[in-house]
Amino acid sequence: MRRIRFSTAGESHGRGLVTILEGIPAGLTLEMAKDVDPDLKRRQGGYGRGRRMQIESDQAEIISGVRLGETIGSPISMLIWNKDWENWSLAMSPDPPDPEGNPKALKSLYLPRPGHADLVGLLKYDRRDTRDILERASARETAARVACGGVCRKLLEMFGITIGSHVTSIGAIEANVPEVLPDNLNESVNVSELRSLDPDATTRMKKAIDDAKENGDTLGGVFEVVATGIPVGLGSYVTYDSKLDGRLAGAVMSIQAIKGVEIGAGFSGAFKPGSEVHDPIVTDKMAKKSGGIGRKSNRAGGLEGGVTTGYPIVVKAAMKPISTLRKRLPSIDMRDGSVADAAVERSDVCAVPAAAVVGEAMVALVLADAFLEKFGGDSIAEITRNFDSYVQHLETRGYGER
Ligand code: EPS
Repeated sequence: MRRIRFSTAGESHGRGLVTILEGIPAGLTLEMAKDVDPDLKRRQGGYGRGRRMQIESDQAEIISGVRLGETIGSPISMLIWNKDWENWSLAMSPDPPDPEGNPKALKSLYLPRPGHADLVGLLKYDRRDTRDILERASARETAARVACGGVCRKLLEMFGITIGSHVTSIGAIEANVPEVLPDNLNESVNVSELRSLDPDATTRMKKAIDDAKENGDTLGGVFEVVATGIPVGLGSYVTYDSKLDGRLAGAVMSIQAIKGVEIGAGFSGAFKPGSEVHDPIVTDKMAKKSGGIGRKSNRAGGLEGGVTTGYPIVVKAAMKPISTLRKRLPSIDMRDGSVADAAVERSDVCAVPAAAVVGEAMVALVLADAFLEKFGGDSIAEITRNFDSYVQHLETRGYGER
């Protein structure tokens, strides 16, 4: 990222999660309870989550960068406390363990789970206790990402950009997705236990999750993030790392358990001839943010040459099933190399709806970065001037030879 930077720290059962978000201009009105906490709540939801989500009620506490309800241009730091910490204060203590204490209280694990970072982490960081790895590799970290994404969402909303998500499949059950998505996607799917637009599929998805749970198994799925109201011209084709499609794909792929990302027609486009994939250019008076020139379709998913077209950005991601299985997979005991089944810990059966909310956050972070790259400025007022002037120029530049 160029204009926006963020970092997170915190273990799943540690004291809490902490995050620093840099690059947000001054003058953005921000109220955590209204602008960020609802996203944190959405991330906690979804049918198939484990008991942990009943313990937590995630809220982001501002430590710096916001004064009297407005950003002041300095780094925004936030804290999300882990309520569950109380049950883990010995196992996760920063202090050396009490030599007289009960070793069980340290909750050490030596049976790496296939699919989790357990084994590779142990070998890479030369640790012995899998807890040293799994605590940070856990998707609990995504709460901090969602807090940062919430701030970026607020910035983008000031310029008419909205970001929503929905789940298109859970395991083998696919939702029927309407050709035209509802105007306010999140309003339509926030009420669904699986962020799905298809109530019939939702019933079958819930049953599939119940069955997986019964069998000690887990389920993955696919979600789609859609960003609307974006002007033409964010990102660039001139260098590999300015291409917005690459930046979005990398950001979404970095979410825990994501194994595939596609933009627009994505993989399905590779099976068709060009005439059925590319979006014919037409004049379109309504396409104000692209100067009245638009497309008949949006198979490109809002990006051509790594640059936004002015049409909705559509990013899909495939999440693998969660790797903590009660139906334990073969592994080895890292204390002596003997054959053993993988460890089991409290976990989720399915977390695809939560991952969709994290997907929104990552898309918001990347789009805010690209937006600020184009429109610069240190204050909301300055960025507004730059943005308005660009859109006005697009409207009036007209046609003609050079
Ligand atoms: C998560 C918190 C975790 C898990 C899940 C996501 O809490 P706990 O480990 O205490 O049950 O529910 O993490 C994983 C799936 C994982 O593999 O680590 C959260 O806050 O989203």
